[in-house]
Amino acid sequence: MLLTMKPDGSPYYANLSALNLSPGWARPEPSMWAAPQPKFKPAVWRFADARKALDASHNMVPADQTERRNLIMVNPIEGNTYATTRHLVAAYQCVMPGDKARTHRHSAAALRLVLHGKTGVYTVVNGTRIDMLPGEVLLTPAWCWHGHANETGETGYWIDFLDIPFVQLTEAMFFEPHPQGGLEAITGTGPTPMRIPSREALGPGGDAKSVEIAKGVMPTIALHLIRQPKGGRVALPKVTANAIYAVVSGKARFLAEGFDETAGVGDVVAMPCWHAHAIEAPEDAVVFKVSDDPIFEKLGLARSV
Ligand code: GTQ
Ligand code: FE2
Repeated sequence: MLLTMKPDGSPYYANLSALNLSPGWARPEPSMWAAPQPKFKPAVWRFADARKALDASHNMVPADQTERRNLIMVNPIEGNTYATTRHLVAAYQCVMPGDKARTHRHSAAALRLVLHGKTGVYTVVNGTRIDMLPGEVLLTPAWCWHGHANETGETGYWIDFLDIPFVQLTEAMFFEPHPQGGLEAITGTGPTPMRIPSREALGPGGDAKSVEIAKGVMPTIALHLIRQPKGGRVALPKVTANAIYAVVSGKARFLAEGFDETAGVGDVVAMPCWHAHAIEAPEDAVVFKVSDDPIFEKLGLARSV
């Protein structure tokens, strides 16, 4: 009798299934393939859309949950409800005048790119008040206390980037609200390595360059600022790491197979692994790149073509 190659409900396969065993010769899908077959897709989100929706959230977020006034950029693939790329999530967040986002800490690492705000919109990282000014990158490495406040009359907006999907995958998720509740006491306002103004990091001039910032500070996330003068173009090969881009100033056009989107300030582009892509500058542009490359480097999985 010919051996059936598919689990077909026969007593043989039903017995295996009851034992939580799956026949390696008749898998529903392969477990290995020749080269990455990313499930995530290139995608774009527009700050203007998110800003309108955040502004309209005024009465929707409970007063004691203003640390959740954010809109998560969910990669539009089947079954995904959270991640922007495989290991990282990006979200637009705002603090409205008078909002106080409760201090907390987590085993996931976080950072922010400030889009709109002025002195008086601030985040408190381990007791240090850091005012949020546009173009600044603010770091909240894993397990640092952080909370936000807005003492100005205008809403402050930024983009959060976190490695929550990766930490979920590892199941090493921990979260703790501050023991005193509310916003932690401010104990310092001085300069801090947690605050990186993009303009200063890039230095003067308008030449094309890419600088890595906060190198080695967060074990899972690498940050780059990419400056391109008008007419510039940078080509990026297929790599195993996944990238999320946000436009800091000017405009940038992102091109990949089947993908062509021009992004303005605050717009975000997800570029999953193994997608060759290019970034063009239709005008002088600064682009912020957030990638999970350190995960691949550390684990010996970094590859490119
Ligand atoms: O601002 O602390 O988008 O803890 C997701 C989780 C932001 C934050 C997010 C967070 C935060
Ligand atoms: Fe947080």
